[in-house]
Amino acid sequence: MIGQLLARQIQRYASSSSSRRITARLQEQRYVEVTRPDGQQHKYPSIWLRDNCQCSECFHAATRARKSHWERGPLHVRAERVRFDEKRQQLIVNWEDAHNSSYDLDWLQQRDFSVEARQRYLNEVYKPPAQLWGKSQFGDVTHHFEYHDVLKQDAVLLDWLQALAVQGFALLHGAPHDEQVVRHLAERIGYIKRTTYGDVFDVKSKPNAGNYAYLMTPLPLHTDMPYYEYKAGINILHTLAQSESPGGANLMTDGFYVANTMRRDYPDYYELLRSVPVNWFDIGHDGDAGKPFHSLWRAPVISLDADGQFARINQNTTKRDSRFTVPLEQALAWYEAYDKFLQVAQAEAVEFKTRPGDVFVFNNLRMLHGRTAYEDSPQNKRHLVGAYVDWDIIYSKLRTLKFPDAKD
Ligand code: OGA
Ligand code: NM2
Ligand code: ZN
Ligand code: ZN
Repeated sequence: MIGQLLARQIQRYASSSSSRRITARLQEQRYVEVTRPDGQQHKYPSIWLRDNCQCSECFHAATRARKSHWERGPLHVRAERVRFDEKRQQLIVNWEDAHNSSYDLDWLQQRDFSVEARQRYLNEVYKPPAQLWGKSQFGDVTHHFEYHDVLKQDAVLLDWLQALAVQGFALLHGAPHDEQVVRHLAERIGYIKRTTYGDVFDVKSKPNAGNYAYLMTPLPLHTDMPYYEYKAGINILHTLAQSESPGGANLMTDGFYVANTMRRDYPDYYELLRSVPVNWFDIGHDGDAGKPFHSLWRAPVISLDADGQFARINQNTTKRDSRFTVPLEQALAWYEAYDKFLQVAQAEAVEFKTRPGDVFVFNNLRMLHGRTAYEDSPQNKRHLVGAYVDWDIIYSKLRTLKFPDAKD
């Protein structure tokens, strides 16, 4: 009995004294394994450690810039010895070429290669994951903000940008009757994306309309500017005057939700929409005195990013070129797929009607949007003012708000 107890005590002592330590070991020269007291292991490629040596010879801390091996990738310098320095809480690596590196434990942990750690970084720092939504969830995913709060409070600005990234749209209220509202919002984020339609543009029925949107006709579900390689990221639409006629209502569908439905329910159609290139074009001039333009961009309806996530939806019936430069059979099959895509998009579209002072903002890479037909009268002319901002600028602002102390 006593012998058993003693044995257990000795065992506990032995494991706790060794487990209090963090250990590091080399695995086949190719990896360095750091083991924590609780048994958790972090594994790093040796070449990556050498590539990211933080010493002042290899790294320029002030600009967060790697400065060694500029001409070629890091050569396979072998690690000779590794150890963990308990006092400095650092991994020390001595390399075969007599170079020495040390890495803070925190720094290493933030760069953990495990699936969970990588996913955490992508979700928290790269881009918040999109919450896809169908028509029935519209109420739950709609975020409302006061225009003045967005301009004045950083916390509200952050929530607004987060909603644009996650739900893909948001509604602001209480904006003044001022054509500069969209500019103020864009400049609160960063700056306006200027396009062939100017920096701030009027969406209203105009004589000699240079764009289909500048008519009173219905505007079918679309994304703006599929004919740009660098397509406008978000669309900021401020309602100055709304139509008193029954029309002029907004339509919107989550294009990523539609893409996801296609992938799940119609995989063959999905494959066509993801791969068959369509020519999107815009020929004309903006207004009477506007300079002529000829925009053209060739891309599928559904574009994916490097991680295989939905990156961009291209759809604008009025801007789809009659030149369909794909093989005959592919054109035939594509029309079937496109028809189903539009049918799902229509079925999932929500309708609402903004009022003067509302600003409707949405992700133009994701949301299909449109409006119903309206009738102006001499006393009532529908008038929206719009502007675009690029996602590079928005994500950057979002990250500076979320991580004001980010160092690397
Ligand atoms: C546009 C557009 C919506 C509206 O001009 O591209 O989508 O409500 N307008 O007029
Ligand atoms: N406007 C509103 O893609 C488009 O041409 C949609 C864009 C004219 C800037 C309309
Ligand atoms: Zn170094
Ligand atoms: Zn539009």
